[in-house]
Amino acid sequence: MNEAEHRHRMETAGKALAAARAVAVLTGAGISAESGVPTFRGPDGLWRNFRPENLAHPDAFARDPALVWEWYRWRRRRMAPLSPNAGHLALARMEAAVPSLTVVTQNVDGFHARAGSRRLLELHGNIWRDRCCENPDHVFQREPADLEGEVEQASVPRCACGGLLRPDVVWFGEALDPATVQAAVGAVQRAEILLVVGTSSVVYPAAALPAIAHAAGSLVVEINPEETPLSAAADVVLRGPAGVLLPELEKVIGREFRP
Ligand code: BJW
Repeated sequence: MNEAEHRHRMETAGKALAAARAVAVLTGAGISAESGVPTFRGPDGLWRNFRPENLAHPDAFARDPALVWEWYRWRRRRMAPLSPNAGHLALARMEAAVPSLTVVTQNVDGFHARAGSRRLLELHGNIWRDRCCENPDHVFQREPADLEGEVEQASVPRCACGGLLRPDVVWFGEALDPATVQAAVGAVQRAEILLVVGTSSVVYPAAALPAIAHAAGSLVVEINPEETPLSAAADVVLRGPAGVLLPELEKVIGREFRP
């Protein structure tokens, strides 16, 4: 894509954003890549070294909870020193620039909340929470500072009630929280524009949200350096890293007149 075409696409997306009353943003691992969090399916992605069914699956936890915990503890340690990047921060600021902006994320890293996004739906949970397998309402927030603590050291941590603890994330074959999914569907149906940022668009039900938005009349804009299964169906495709393109879009919105 040449520079003029990129400019034209930026203006199209920016003008639509500036005029919209309701905006939704669906994010995936790519938005956190520039923070240093590995994606799942990229060249250096987590799935290059691990088979998902061996780790992000309830059967894997039933078979070998210590192995699954080792993997999540390793990821927590990797994430602990990292911070939200320019892409997360631009989205959080955009919340003030449009009447209603909802971020729907597949990410479990908590970076959108840390960046300041307040209307936020975490479809796949949060890696910094533990949940009891016996009593799912027994939920515990963990912090980077807890990484050296007793619970974190245990090969398989236990709840005070005696049940096994697990990371409060959604594994393959598990249902997402129905209320969160319903809220995400509502948000993309209400949105005049849906930004789809940094996702390979292969994991359902999240990957169905752009088609739902389209059917409801939303303009679908993809932001991704690579082609995905969504690219051909998107109304506007912006090729490049989210940490560069989202701040660029924010500038275009700032230039536009908002009635
Ligand atoms: C950049 C960038 C930069 C790089 N800037 N971009 C329909 C059809 C087929 C299958 C199914 C279906 N419905 C359900 C299924 C099964 C399954 C599924 O979708 N399988 C497919 C893989 C085929 N779905 C499920 O099992 C879901 N559950 C379910 O449907 O339950 C039904 C049910 C109902 C009732 C009772 C019981 C069950 C659950 C899915 C859970 C996904 N979980 C994971 C792990 C979370 C926990 C953890 O982190 O450990 O979620 S898997 C993993 O994939 C993670 C991610 O959130 C998710 C999506 O990945 P994402 O974000 O797209 O990352 P990548 O790496 O794939 O892509 C990164 C992108 O960024 C790339 O495009 C890069 O180019 C780009 N990028 N740098 C912008 N700087």
